[in-house]
Amino acid sequence: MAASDGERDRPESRPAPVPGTPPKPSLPARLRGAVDTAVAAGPPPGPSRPGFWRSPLRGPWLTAVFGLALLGGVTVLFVTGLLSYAAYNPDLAAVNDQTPDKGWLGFYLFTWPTSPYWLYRLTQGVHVVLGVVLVPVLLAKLWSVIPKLFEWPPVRSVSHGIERLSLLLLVGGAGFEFVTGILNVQLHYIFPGSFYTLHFYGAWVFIGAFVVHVAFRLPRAVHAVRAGRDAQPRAGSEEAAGLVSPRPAAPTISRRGAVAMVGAGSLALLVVTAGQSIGGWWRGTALLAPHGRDPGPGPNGFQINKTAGSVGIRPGDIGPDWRLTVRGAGRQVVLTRQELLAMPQSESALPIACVEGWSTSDQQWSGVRLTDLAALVGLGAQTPRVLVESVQRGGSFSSAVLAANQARDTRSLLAVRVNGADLCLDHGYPARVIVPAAPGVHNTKWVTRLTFGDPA
Ligand SMILES: Nc1nc2c(c(=O)[nH]1)N[C@H]1C(S)=C(S)[C@@H](COP(=O)(O)O)O[C@H]1N2
Ligand SMILES: [Mo]
Repeated sequence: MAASDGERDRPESRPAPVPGTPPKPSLPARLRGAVDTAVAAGPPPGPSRPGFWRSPLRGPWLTAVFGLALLGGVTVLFVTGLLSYAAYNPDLAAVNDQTPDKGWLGFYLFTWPTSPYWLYRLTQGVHVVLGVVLVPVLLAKLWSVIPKLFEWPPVRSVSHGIERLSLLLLVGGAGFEFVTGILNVQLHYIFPGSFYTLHFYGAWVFIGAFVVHVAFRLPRAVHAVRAGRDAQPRAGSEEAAGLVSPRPAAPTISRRGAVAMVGAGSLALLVVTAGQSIGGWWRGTALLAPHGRDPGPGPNGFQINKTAGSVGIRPGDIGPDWRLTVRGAGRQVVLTRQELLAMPQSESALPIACVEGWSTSDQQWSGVRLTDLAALVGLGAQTPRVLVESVQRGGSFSSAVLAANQARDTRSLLAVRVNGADLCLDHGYPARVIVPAAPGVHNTKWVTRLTFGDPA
C-alpha cells in the first residue's frame, strides 16, 4: 500500500507521455489493476468459488496434523537419502558417481563406514519403506489444502506471487520425488542411470521449498494442534486460512476418523512393503515387493537383482577359461577358480541391501579376503582402494571402486560360495564381492579383475 501511495505522490518521476500514445503503466501497477478487476468480477464458477469446497473436515487442525506428520517423515527421508548417496562413495571414482556435476551439493560427503554391517540395510530400508508409507499422508495433506490451490485471485501482489511460486516448487517437488522414487523401486531402474541425478537434484529443490514452508507455517500448525480438534475457526476469519468452508456439508466422518483412515492406509502400506527389507518370514507379506516374494529354495535361494541373462553375461566368459586378474603395486597375478579355492577361505555373514529398499537376511558367504588378494601383489595390511571389474560388458553396475576402509575390512570377501554351496550363476558365479554395510550395487558379481591402488 505504501508503494501505491508513493507512486501517486510522485507523478513527476515518470517520463512525460508522448502525445498520442497512452502512458504505459509499470508492472506492479498493471498487476494491481488486474487484481482489482479480478476481485471486482469475483471468482469464475468452479473451484475458485468459496462455497465450492464443502467438506466440514477441512480446517487448520486437520492440515496441521498431516503437516506435522510430513515434517517428521520428510526430514527422515531427506537424511536417509543423503546417506544413501554418501554410501556410493561418489568422490572416490567416476564409476561410483551417479550424479556427476553435483558440485557443492556434495559438501557433506564422508567415507562410508563398514560397521555396523547392517547400516545400509537399515538406512535404505527406512528410506524406501517410509517413502511408500507417507504417500497417503501426502495425499491427505494436499486434499486438506486444495481450496487454497484455487485461491482467487491467483496472484494478489508480487510477494504473494513469490509465495505461490514457492508452493509450486513444494507441491511439484514432493510429487516429483515420490513419483520418481516409487517408479524406480517398482519398475526396477526404468531411468537408466539418470534416476539418481533426477532424484538427487529434485531432493534439493524440494527440501529448499520445504524449509521455507515450514519456517512460515510451523508456528501456525503448532497453534492449531494446541487449539484442538474441535476448535474450528469461522470461515473467513484469519485463523481459518482459507481452509474452512463457508457452507459446509453435513459430515460423513469425524476429523479424528479421517486421520485414523489415513493412518490405516499408511499402516496397510507398511505391512505390504516392510517385509522386503525385514526378510525371513516377513518377506511373504511384502505384496508390493517388485521382485516377488519367494526367491526359491536352497543355499542360493535369496533375492536376485539382475540375472546373468538380463545383463548379457556370456557363458564363455565364466566357464573354464575364466580367470581372476589381481593387479597393484606394479605387479599382476592371474588365478584360475581352482587356485582361488586353494587359497585360505574365510567366512562372513552379511546381507545384500539394494538401493531399491529390499534386502536379504544375513547370508553365509565364503571366499578369499580382499586383504589376502592384495597380499598377492605385496600390499596386504595397507590395502588401498580397489577397482572391481566384472566380465559384464557395459552397464552402470559392471564395475565399482571400493574405498580403502572397505577393502581392508577382514569381513570383505571375494566370495566363491554361499550358504555352503557354489555361487549360482545369477548370484555372480564364479566370484563376487561382498562388503559389510555397502550398498548392493558395490557387491559386484561375475568379477574378473581387481586393481589395487590408484589407477596407473
Ligand atoms: N556385474 C554386476 N554386479 C552387480 C549388479 C550388476 O548389475 N552387475 N547389480 C548390483 C546390485 S544393484 C545389487 S542390489 C546386487 C544384488 O546381488 P544379488 O543379485 O546377488 O542379490 O548385485 C550387484 N552386483
Ligand atoms: Mo541394487
